[in-house]
Amino acid sequence: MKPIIRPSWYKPDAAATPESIYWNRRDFIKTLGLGTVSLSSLSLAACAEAQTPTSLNPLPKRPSDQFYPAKLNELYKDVGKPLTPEKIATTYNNYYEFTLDKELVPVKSQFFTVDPWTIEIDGLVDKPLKLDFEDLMKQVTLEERVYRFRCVEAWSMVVPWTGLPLNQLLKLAGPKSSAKYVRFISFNRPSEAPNQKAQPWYPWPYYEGLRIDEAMHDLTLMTTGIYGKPLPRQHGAPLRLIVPWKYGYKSPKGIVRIELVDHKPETFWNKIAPREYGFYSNVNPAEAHPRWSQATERDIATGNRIPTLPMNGYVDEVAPLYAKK
Ligand SMILES: Nc1nc2c(c(=O)[nH]1)N[C@H]1C(S)=C(S)[C@@H](COP(=O)(O)O)O[C@H]1N2
Ligand SMILES: [Mo]
Repeated sequence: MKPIIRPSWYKPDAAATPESIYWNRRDFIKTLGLGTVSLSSLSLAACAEAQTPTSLNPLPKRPSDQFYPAKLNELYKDVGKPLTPEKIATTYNNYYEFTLDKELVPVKSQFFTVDPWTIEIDGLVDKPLKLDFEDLMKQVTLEERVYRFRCVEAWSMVVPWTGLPLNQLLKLAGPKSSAKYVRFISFNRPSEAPNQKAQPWYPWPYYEGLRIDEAMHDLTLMTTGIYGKPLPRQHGAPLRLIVPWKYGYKSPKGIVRIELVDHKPETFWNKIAPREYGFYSNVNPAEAHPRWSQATERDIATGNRIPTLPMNGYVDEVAPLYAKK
């Protein structure tokens, strides 16, 4: 039997390693919205403590913490590219509910309440569900998968997610045969998410959709962790979707409700700019975004521009979904 090769984040001391020297004092102060306050008015101790976004307010301890790191799925352990270092992926995030500044998302989101968290699955199902995230975690088995991730803005990374195939989650609710699409709805909590209050012209809450066969595809992962740990808030805690062959905005964070429907649902970005963000949004280097080419992408770890692969490298797996019938 081949030994399981454990990636470096399995090292037990990984959590103890200082994750970032990135969070220097200037960023910290800027972050708190104290732009013009003099340094001397903040204690040096506070600054020193604030080296990392997560050190300010770590995730609450939850029973589900015991499931990390989860077993690596051997089918998805290698994408032919190195993993993006954790501190790079976790400090460069899109999460418009908090801020449009990727590097400030980890800080602006850090007091967001992730426990308790209720998740609902309803619509065209035999057994509608409404349960606490922790109760859900008791009923499922998590696994780890390394996937490519490609944002429509043409940056990319390779990260190890932890989660369960969405099809397993949906089966708990028993989708009816009349269910043709799946709708995902994110949280709506303006008191905790500054942009839901400050930018009310966005059609909050964030919402997305997939065709039922896309949702049931084995690659589609309901995600609860990254780098062998529970998802930090900036990555969408406590649960978000990952659809690796589609542009990143098809992977909604902070999901509270999954609804099975019989019609193609509207989506957040399609509502805002229909010409720019289609319903399908499969990664396609040959099809330019109206404002930029999609032929290449910038690896956020190296800064190198590399070619973008059709379906983000998942053609073999997902092309059958789109074959002309
Ligand atoms: N609720 C919500 N989900 C979201 C977004 C968002 O703004 N709000 N941004 C999307 C976009 S554009 C991208 S690229 C990915 C980024 O995921 P990451 O920050 O975990 O890398 O989240 C997606 N999911
Ligand atoms: Mo994105």
